[in-house]
Amino acid sequence: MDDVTALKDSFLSEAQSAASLPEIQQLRVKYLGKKGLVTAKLKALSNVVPEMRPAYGKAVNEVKNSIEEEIGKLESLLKQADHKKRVVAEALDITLPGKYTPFGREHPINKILGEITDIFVSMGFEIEEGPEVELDYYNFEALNIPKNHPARDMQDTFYISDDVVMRTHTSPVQVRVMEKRKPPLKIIAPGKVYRCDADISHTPMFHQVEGFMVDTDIAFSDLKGVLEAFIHSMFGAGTPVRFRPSFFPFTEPSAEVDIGCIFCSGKGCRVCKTTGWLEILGAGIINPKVFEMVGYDPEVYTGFAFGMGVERITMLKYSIDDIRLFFENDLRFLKQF
Ligand code: 2NL
Repeated sequence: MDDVTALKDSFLSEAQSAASLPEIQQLRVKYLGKKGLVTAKLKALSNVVPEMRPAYGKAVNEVKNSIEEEIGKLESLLKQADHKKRVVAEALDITLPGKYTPFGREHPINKILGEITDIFVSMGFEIEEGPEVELDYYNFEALNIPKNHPARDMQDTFYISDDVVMRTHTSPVQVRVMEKRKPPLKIIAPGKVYRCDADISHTPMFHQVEGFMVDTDIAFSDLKGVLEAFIHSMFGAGTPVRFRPSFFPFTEPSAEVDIGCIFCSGKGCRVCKTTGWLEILGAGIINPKVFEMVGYDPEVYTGFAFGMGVERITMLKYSIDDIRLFFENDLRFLKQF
C-alpha cells in the first residue's frame, strides 16, 4: 500500500509546480496514460497476493480517480487564467476617438466657373473645350491680332516655339468650332489661359469664360439682352449694368461691361476707385475679318462675342483682394467657400 500512497504524493508535488496546460497534459500521460504509472499498478494487480488484491485494487482506483479529478481542476483553472489574459491582451478601447478624415470641397474658382456656365447653359449655350497649348494661328492670327500687336509681346505670351503658344484666351476654341460647324451657333468656352504676368491681380495661369452667338441677324441688342440676363442672374436682379465703348481687334464695335459697384452701391469707394462701377466683361460684335478667316460670309452672318475672367468675378463675389490666394492652397482660405 505504501507504493500507492507514494505515487499519489509524487503526483501531488509534481502537480503543484505545473504551471501550464502542456505541463498538465504531460502529467496526465505520465500517470494515467496507457504506459502511465497508475495504469501500470492496475495492470500489475494479478501479482498481488489474492487476500490483498481487493483492498489494493480499491486503493489504486481511488488514487486514479483523485488524480483525474485533480488534473481536471488544474486544467479548468489554467484555462480560466488563460482566458483572462487574452481578454486583457486583446481588449479594444471603444471610447478612443476615431480617425478623422476631412472632406474635400470644390475650389472657389471651379464653383464660380460652374455657376457661370450653368447660367449660359440655361439660355441654350453649348459648352466647348479645346487645347491649352495652341497654334499662334488660332490664338492670334484668326482673331485679327496682327504680328506686331502688343498682345503678342514676348512679355505677355508664353511661347513654346515660333508658331506654338500657351493660349492667352479661350477664343481659339471658338475659332476651331466655327471652322468645323455652320451657324446658328451659341457656344461658351470655359477654361485655363496663360499670360506671363504676376502681381496681386495677375497670375500666370487663370480662368476665362468666353462665349459667342452667330446667326443671320444677330444685333448689339442681342448681346445686351444676353449679358444683362447673365449679370442679373449672377449678381442679383437689381444690379445696374453699363456698356462703355472700347476696342478689341476681334470685335467691332466693342464694349467694356460694368456693373454698379456691389460694395458701395454706386456711391464710390476704394474697390471701384470712386467711379461707382466695376468692370466685369469685355464684349462686342464679331469683326467681319474673323468670319472671313473661318470661311463664313460676313454679308450673311453676324454675331456677338464676350469674355470674362473667372478669378476677377470670384474676387468681387467674395470680397477677395489678392488673386494669389486662389493658388496657395492654404486650407484656412479654401475652407471658407
Ligand atoms: C475680356 C474681353 C472678349 C471676345 C472676348 C471673341 C471671340 C471670337 C471672336 C470675337 Cl472667336 N471675339 N471674344 C470678344 C470680346 C471681348 O474678352 O475682357 N476678356 C477677359
